[in-house]
Amino acid sequence: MTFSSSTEGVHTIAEILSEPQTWKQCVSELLESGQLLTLNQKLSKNVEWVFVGCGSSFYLAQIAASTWSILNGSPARAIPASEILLFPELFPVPCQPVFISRSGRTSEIVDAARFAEGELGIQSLAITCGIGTPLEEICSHLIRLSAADEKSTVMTRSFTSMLLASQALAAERAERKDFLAGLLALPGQIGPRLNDMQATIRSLVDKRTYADYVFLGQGPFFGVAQESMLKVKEMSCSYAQAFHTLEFRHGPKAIVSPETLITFFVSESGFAEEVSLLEEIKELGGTTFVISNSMDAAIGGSADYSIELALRVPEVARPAAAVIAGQLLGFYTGMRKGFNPDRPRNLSRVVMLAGRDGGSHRAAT
Ligand code: F1P
Repeated sequence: MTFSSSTEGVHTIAEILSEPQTWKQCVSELLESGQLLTLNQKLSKNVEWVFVGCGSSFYLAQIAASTWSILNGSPARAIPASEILLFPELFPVPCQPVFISRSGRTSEIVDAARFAEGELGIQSLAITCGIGTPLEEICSHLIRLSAADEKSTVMTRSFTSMLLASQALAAERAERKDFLAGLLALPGQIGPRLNDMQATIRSLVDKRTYADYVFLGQGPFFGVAQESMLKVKEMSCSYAQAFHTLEFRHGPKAIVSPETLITFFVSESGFAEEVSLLEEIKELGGTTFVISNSMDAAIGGSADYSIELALRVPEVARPAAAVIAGQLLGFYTGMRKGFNPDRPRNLSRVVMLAGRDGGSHRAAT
């Protein structure tokens, strides 16, 4: 595969490969600062937690909400900020809002936070990488991960680092010391595997591109599938979709052909059911790519490409590592198609809308 020029995508690939060390810094700072303990005491109990975001930050919110419910056995949901603005009845009151935004400037998230804090008087938490932003001013509580901020337009290490921060807070509330230990161990376990992941994905992309990229995941891995879909769209302008794995049988599998690359983020909880769908899709002629924590003969027999994560952390702590495969697939497919992943077509780093938060209909670079 020849890249159009050496400067293209340099920020994005550097930020993807910097994820393990960035996670190490962010998670250890959160734990050592005592911030999680303080927030856990201050933030609401016995109400639903509502994670809010836009774009990648919304898909992050989906994984954060699954994590919260699985670790705490209490209700949580993810909702795009735009839904709160356009259909405020969909915002449950009372609740504990968590506003997630890399920039802290996205108009929809700033206005949604202003609605929660200002009009409803609900103290909310902001998780962001920005410094001195409108979101920080509005929200009563803050987790800021400035070390995870990035130059590239698409979110990669900011996505995974803010995700780990939300999961660390869920584990603190659930008193899951094992889970917190897992989050601290993750960088050291995934770091040594990045080269193999890159090699597998470059060989996949080297062979060919596809007319359609489908991503499948269940539970917290559904958000991983969604974000991977977005990375392939943003960086390679390819047609991509995401579904809950077993939902793929209920109609969408009609699109399966050798032109379709179907990527499975296989969970431990649904291993047998998800692998039986993999076998079915392979028989239908789809090209299959499997990311799983462990492999078996069934996967071996039905996966055209595969990555074994082999992480020794709780299942729900693995999404940050799994999504790197989606980031790399988007990056290398974009490079192969002659795009510059650092400057995705039609996209800006922050979306600011006319008449909202002083924004005119312009895109902030
Ligand atoms: C999120 C976001 C990104 C998208 C693009 C525009 O912004 O939608 O997910 O890739 O960069 O912004 P933020 O609210 O998290 O800053």
